Amino acid sequence: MNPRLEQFAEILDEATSRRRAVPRLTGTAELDVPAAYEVQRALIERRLARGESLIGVKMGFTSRAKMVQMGIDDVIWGRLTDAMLIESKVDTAGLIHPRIEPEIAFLLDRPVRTPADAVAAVGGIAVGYEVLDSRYEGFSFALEDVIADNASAAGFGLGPWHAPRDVRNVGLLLEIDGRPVASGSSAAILGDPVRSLVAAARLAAAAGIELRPGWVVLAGAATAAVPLPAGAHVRVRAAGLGQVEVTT
Ligand code: OOG
Repeated sequence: MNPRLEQFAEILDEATSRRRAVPRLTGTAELDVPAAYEVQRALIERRLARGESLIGVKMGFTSRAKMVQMGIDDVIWGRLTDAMLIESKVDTAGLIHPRIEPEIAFLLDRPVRTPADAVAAVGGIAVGYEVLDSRYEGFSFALEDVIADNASAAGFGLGPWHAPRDVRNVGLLLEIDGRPVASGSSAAILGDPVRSLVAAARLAAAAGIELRPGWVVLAGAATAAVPLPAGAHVRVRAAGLGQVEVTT
């Protein structure tokens, strides 16, 4: 791979481990979308080389609220590794400027090789959350920057799995220390989170990646993301899907 792109992956990897934000890559370099995905791939390769394994993918900018919040209007995807899965506690001291957002998650129980496989491959649906932590100064970036930075992925957590069901209009509520801080409907996710899953399958197929049984697909937020403070108790609830909690 182009050594310059490899170098960008190293910069982002070190920003993560040193918890130091870096200037956006597009401030000084020419980076197009395919090259940005090459950087993302190299960034993930570095994690895999350290023993992490892939357990899914995440979609980004699938809702107006997020597009408006971040000033970006293209659907993107990133990769999830086992080290990103949060059980019940996340240490914000290990992150740069974390944010949290509610999510709808799909569990695949069959391989997805083409978008046509996506819907039948769903074995479970859950409420979840994603912890975002842009590696860029000011949490500010262009499309190519955020793609390179694995779509700001830092961690995610999942509530209990439920049998596949219609999730076109599920109410989502994010509470911090008992106070509601964001709410929305899953309809905000491309009109139906299943469309996000199909988009994930399309992007994965275009990248030559098979979505595997056991993998999780995060459909993207229905609300804007909110800052995740230290010492907080967060609860995400989804109508009919229960809840998931995390402390910081
Ligand atoms: C990028 C990730 C966006 C979503 O759900 O739209 C995302 C960011 O906002 O930092 O995950």
